[in-house]
Amino acid sequence: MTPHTIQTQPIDGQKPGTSGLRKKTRVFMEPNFLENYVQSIFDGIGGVAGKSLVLGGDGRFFNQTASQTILRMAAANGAAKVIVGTNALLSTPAASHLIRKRGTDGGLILSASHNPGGPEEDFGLKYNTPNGGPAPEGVTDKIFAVTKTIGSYKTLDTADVDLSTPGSLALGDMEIEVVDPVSDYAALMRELFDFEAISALFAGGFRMQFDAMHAVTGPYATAILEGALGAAPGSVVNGIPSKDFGGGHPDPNPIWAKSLVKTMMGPDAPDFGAASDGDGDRNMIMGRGIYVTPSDSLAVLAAHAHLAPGYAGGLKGVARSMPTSGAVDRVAEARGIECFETPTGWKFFGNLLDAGRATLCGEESAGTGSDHVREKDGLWAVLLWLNILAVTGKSVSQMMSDHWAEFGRNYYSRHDYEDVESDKANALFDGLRDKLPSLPGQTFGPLTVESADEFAYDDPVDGSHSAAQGLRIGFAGGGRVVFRLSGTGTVGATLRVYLETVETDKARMHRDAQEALADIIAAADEIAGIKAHTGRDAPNVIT
Ligand code: G16
Repeated sequence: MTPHTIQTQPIDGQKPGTSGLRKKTRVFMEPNFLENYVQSIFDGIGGVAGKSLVLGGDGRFFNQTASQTILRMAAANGAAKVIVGTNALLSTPAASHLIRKRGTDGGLILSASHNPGGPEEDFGLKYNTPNGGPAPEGVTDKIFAVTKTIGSYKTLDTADVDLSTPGSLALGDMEIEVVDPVSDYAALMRELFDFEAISALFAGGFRMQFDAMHAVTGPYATAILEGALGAAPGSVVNGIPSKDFGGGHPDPNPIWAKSLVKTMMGPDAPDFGAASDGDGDRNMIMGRGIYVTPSDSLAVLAAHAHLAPGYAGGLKGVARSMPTSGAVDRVAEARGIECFETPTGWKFFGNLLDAGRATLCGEESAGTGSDHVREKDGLWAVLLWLNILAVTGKSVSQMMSDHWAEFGRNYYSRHDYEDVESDKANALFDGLRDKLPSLPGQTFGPLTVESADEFAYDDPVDGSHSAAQGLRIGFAGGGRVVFRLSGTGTVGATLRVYLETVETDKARMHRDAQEALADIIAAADEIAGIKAHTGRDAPNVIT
């Protein structure tokens, strides 16, 4: 089987965003688009000759076809081995684990995460480095540079390989090992958590609903929650992965996981509710009658992680993305451990985890994880919650009330303005950036601006500098608003407005978040002119 070299030309728009390259599926299906990007990854990491890789994805439309293309190209480029999940399925955290466990030279993950799937929806591809984590900017910059000069790619002229059953195959000189996507990951979860305590919880009548949102976590959740831990059959809903996620957005938030919210807020709600996203790295946590914000979830997990066997020695430190609320900061302060504030994107946690500076990380965008892999991990977060509830015997609402009483409450909300024309979003952003120096001291309603800057990050481990990571405005008393443009969308621009205020008065800790944030919301609009710039009266999504 002789590799073919196919001539090509650079294609515009192949700059990786917050998490790899995400585009409309139709764009990925255009001639040479996928091939150019895959060859650019291979060249950008110094070639794949003699190397081993992991390959898998969330099962969305085009996942199977793209996997076959990538396998042919890896073989033609001289790769020694590719480990691939059955039918090219692997959740993102499971892929991260396989890369680490098998010591490969990284992996390719096919996913557009929480974005919808299908021929008219979104597709994505990202490269993860040998530590199992998303490639940092230094690597994605090299990949992007190749996309701008590429002149050819290599492939084989072969039929598709059968990925439907575990086993070993050959493609040219390359070995393909097809593995069950769930078993290694499930074994890792068993090492980290007290499965006996969680099983006893379920045996005692504890009920949960896990909404897999027709996405990749279904088989993992069914095997672990219902299979290994004895949750009642039917606890996992929407558990069969579908190419278009049942026509929905596989995004675990109160808007897109509406039916779970309805169940958890209903009269006969189970004790615990959770959901995860397209590729299984995000999570949403609920209790009977209560939604837990991702920022609060991170803080609760940080305060109690030592109750799970995998974290019994305590945490080395914690990290959160800048727009994530400061709830975890106060836990870190109380426990006397370091707390890091990074730009948005899981890739920024990699160095801290590798260096042993942080054990737990989290983001407001429904991501929580630890040093067990180098991705955020939805089911892991659910199991850590279950472990903590099993040991403490508390309900989710009791856990939250006690947490707020001890540490104070950060009321938090994110308002998204989706699909804004890029020109308008940029004008809002540029105008606000120019205004920043003049804001401190100004008042907006009852609020006085105390600080205003554009966030930049100097990585404490390798010293790399990342500029322009969001505009943040702090108010006297601890309130804050942050403005960012999304780096994961595929059309127009999405303006994200992150709103936060701190409450330490116990009598005022059980209010509606939008009501508690009303002054900050009004100030955000007045300062940035959101309505004036976007022409929108209200955000599309409030989480
Ligand atoms: C990705 C990254 C996350 C990040 C999120 C933010 O999530 O992996 O670390 O917080 O994007 O997205 P945006 O730039 O749109 O605000 P995922 O789950 O889409 O891979």
